[in-house]
Order: sequence, then C-alpha cells, then structure tokens
Amino acid sequence: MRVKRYEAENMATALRIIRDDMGPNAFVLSTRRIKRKDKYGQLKTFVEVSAASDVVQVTGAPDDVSAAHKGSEARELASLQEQVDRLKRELAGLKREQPTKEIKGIQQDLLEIKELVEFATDQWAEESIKEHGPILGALFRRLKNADIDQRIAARLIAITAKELSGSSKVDEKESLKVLFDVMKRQMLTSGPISLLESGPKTVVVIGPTGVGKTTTLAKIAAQYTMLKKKKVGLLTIDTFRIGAVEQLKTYANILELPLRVADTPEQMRQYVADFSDMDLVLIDTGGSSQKDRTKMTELLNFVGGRNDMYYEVHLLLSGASKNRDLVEITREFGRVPTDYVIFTKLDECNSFGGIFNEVVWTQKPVSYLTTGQNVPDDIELAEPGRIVEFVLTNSFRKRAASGERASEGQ
Ligand SMILES: Nc1nc2c(ncn2[C@@H]2O[C@H](COP(=O)(O)OP(=O)(O)O)[C@@H](O)[C@H]2O)c(=O)[nH]1
Ligand SMILES: [Mg+2]
Repeated sequence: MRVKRYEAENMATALRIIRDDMGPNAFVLSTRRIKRKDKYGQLKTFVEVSAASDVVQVTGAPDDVSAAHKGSEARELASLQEQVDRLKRELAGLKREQPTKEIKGIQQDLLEIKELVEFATDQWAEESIKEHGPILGALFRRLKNADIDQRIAARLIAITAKELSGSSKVDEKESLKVLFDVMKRQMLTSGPISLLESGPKTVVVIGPTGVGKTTTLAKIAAQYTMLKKKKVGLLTIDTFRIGAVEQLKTYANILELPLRVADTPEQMRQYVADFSDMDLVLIDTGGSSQKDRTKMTELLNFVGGRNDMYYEVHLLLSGASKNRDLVEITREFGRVPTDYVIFTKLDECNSFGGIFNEVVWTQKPVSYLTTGQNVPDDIELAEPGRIVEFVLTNSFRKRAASGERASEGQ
C-alpha cells in the first residue's frame, strides 16, 4: 500500500490533487490543519491530508481473521483482550492515586495474561495449520524465524489461509505468493520527501545515537541537490558531541551546501526563516539515547511542538535492533510528533521481521531504507515488496543503482 501526504490551501484542492495523483480509488486516512509560513513569510493555514489507495489492517481484530477462526480460541482471545483492557484501565486509575503494591499485583496479572494470549495465539495458529496442512505450517515457522511477532504471524497465516481457500491448487509456490501479497498490503510506505509548491519543505531527523542520522541526512541532501537539482540548506542542533558539527560540515563542503548551527530553539527558527529561498531544509539533531531524559527534554525543546513552524519528522531506527529495543525507542521518541520512519543499516541485519512488526504496530509509513556507509549511494526509497522480500528470504541484497531509485518520483 502506498500512503502519501498532501498539503493544500483547502480541502477541495487537496482532494482534487489526491484524485489526480492516486486515482479514483484513493481514500483519506487523516486530515489536520497546519500553520506555516508561505513564501512571502506570512503565517497561513493549510490542510494536510494523508491518503492511501489500498489497505488491509493486521492490527486490531480483522474480520477476515475472525471469520476464519470462529472457534473457541478466538473467543478465548477476545475474552482475554477484554481482561487486559479492564486491567489497563484500572492501572491507569491507580497510577494517578496510589503507586504501590496494588500496581505490582496488576502488572503481574497483565504479564500472566500476556503469556496466555501468546499461548492462545499459538494454538490459534496451530489450528489454522492443522486445517490447512504442513505448507502453511512451514510458512508460519518461517515468519517466526524471521522474528515476526507470533501474533502477527498467526494473523498473516490466517488471512493467507482464507485467501487460498478459493483456489483449486494449493501448493508451496502458490501459498508463498499469496502470503507475499498479504504481507505487502500491510507495509506502509510514503514515497520520497515531497517538496512544497511554495516555500521550503523542512525535514527533521531524530533517533538514537549512532543510528545514522547525519549520514542519512547527507545522503538525502545529495539526492536532492545532485540528482534533482534542488536548493538544499542544512541545519544542525547537534552541538553536544565533539565532532558532530565537523561531520556535517564535511558533507556540506563536499556538496557545496549552506550549513547553520543552532544552539537554541529561537536560533533554529531564525535559521529556518533565513532559508526561505531553499526548496528543502534538512535539520540534523543530537544523538540521544532513549534512556537519557535530559537529552530527550532538550530535543523536545527544539522539535517537541510544531506551533508556528511546520516541519516533517522522520524517526530513524536501526533495522538491526531487537524487537524489544525498537518498541522502547519508538515509545520514547514518540514524544516528538513523528511522521515517517527510516530504517537504517539493513546491510547489518540478521533478520527483517522487526521492521515488519514495527510498521504493523505503529502504522507509520516508511520513507527510506539505508543500506551501507557510502554517501550518497547507500539509500533507497522504501517499497513494500522489498521489505517483504527481505523478511521472507531472510537476506538482503543491495539494489543496483539504488541512488537513482531513492529520488524516484519527484
Ligand atoms: N552499515 C551501515 N552503517 C551505517 C549506515 N548508516 C550509517 N552508518 C554508520 O553508522 C555510524 C553512525 O552514523 P551517524 O550518521 O554518525 O549516526 P548519528 O549519530 O545518528 O548521526 C557511522 O559510522 C555511519 O557510517 C548504514 O545504512 N549501514
Ligand atoms: Mg549525528
């Protein structure tokens, strides 16, 4: 599925642009009003609309899954889910009032229920496998070996089973093809950073230390200035780490791009305003561990609220991170309103299920994938089929001429 974001002066214009661009089957996912300066420096209200052309949800309880499994396991799951929701509500209430023993008790209950849900989901998948034979069983194990969360794997297999139920010949090849398509529909991607009709597009990259923010920013800057011949300005608020500014300065010099270093949020605003004749302004941020509260607060001071300044935020996550780390990083960095995710270091991944899970859980479209240390070549535009291919083959191969692919569509 392809998700794109559009901006226009009013809703009617936005819908017309969406229909022209995505066709008559496109539908709106979300809308919001944003304020930003137009090319004359006047603060104006725009509508921002996210649209998609095709969607099948794996999150929640999809109808096709429950239809495929109306048995006792499905009912058991529903009842467990109700208990979890009730306990979560109680926990939220208690946290406000009395943070002690009772919370610990409820947390323990939640843990036990989580285990029960996992067990029930396993049984649920087992049922599906029994019903549909060893071919789907092998695919279920393949998904789990690729580090796909088992609840997600169970749902994917259930949907695949349902889609296969109409076909006369169910062999390994056909099952894999259907699973591939089912998985592809779950992946959200955004296409390249889209520029505005008037005024600069401002993009901020955030993420943990060492994830590849500065390198990725340089790759994107190179794509837009070298291949697309756009005017790009660079700005960094990463003044803490010794050498951080130097690293970006080196790229700025090579690409012959202007670079500003902002020490305060006010300075950042001023520099962005100074870049009003650019097409794209890229803002690098400091490396912060998601566990480092002070640094996180500092980041929030700069980019925590959009107020009168409009920018797009891309969260960088290492594809090589463990599932649990990805969840924790996303939760912490989620305090900064995030639009898209970039997965880095695909060349260092041993499995790709974490990327798939992350997209299903967060429902955030992926903008780019980075595939090595080389600037500017090791970046490609995220595509659903590529991500699923990595998961199912458990291997990664660099795409030829990836540099050009990364700038496609503009
Ligand atoms: N293997 C690999 N290394 C990468 C990739 N992207 C960045 N790096 C390396 O990761 C290290 C940290 O990158 P940097 O951009 O400084 O991270 P930052 O702290 O988030 O700004 C550098 O050595 C980069 O060359 C990638 O896609 N693959
Ligand atoms: Mg950096």
